[in-house]
Amino acid sequence: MQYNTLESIDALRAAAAAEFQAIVGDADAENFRVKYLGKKGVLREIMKTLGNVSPEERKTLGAAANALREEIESRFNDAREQSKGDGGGDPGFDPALPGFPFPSGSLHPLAQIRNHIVEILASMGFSIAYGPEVESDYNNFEALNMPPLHPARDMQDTFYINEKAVLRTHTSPVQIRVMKEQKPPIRAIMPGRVYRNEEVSARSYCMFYQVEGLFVDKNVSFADLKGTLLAFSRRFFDENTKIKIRPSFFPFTEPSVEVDVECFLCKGKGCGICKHSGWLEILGAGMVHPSVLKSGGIDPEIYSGFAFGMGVERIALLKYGIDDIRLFYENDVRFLKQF
Ligand code: 2NL
Repeated sequence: MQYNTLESIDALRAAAAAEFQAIVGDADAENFRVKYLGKKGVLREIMKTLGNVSPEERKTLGAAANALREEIESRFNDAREQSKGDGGGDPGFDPALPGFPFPSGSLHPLAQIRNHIVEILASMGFSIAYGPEVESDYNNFEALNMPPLHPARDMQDTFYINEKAVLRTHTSPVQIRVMKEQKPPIRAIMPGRVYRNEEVSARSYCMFYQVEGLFVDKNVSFADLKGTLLAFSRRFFDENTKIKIRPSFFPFTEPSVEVDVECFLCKGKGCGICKHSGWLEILGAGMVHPSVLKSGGIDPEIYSGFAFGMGVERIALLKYGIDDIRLFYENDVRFLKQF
């Protein structure tokens, strides 16, 4: 090939560019370097053919050939510099370019709240216990001080599978199972799904999540219950949270209480979330009723205990300022994406 016109040098540029694009790996790169940039490479050979042209043409063609050599050299060296460290030695591959975005999912808001509750209580020494969602009528009601004619057993409130089995209406039957299986000291929490035969509305659903806790040992007092719930609230909300304890009633605890925390949004001043009271009701609790300890095979003359229960949905509604519980179960990604 004679390179005695500017066109022929342009053709060489195009050929070099195509070969440069096709380089894959170190061996290709070395062949390219030898062919175009080496001591006996095409661009040095050009200079020898310039003897056949006029001095003026020689000047133009020489300058064009030099420019092309510098151009190829700098592109080659740039690519070699960029491919350093990618292991493949492919100058066409730039490892510094951003990757393709990969959409990642996230935990359901209820799972996030439940995990947070469980992590705090587990770090305080509570172990985690699970039980079946289809429970015996005995474990769900009778053992918890709700005898056959107790109003909570009404068909209107409970999904009956048959005369002896129900969809559990709380996680407390798991506590009965734990008491029967273990000797005090018992310190356990039971997270899980429970069912109520209620009309579905913005405020209640036929299914929800609970976390209950149980502590049984010698000399467990109401002060231990208060200390545990205060420590929990301060970890879950913030370290200065205040709690308020009000008398209440549950068939399975005596005395029974309801626990309010100072509203985390307005810090007690009063706002829409706390209905201008400054307080939010977050859980129910009490000292385990002696007949419930007996059902669990524990002697109430020797041991005492406290128990507490909270609804995960309720806490999630409050924390995120959501006004309709059904949103948690519709799986609308526009809702779920926000958490
Ligand atoms: C609430 C209130 C509560 C319990 C659950 C319990 C279990 C046993 C014995 C005694 Cl085996 N108590 N659980 C006690 C008080 C309150 O839950 O509002 N839950 C959403």
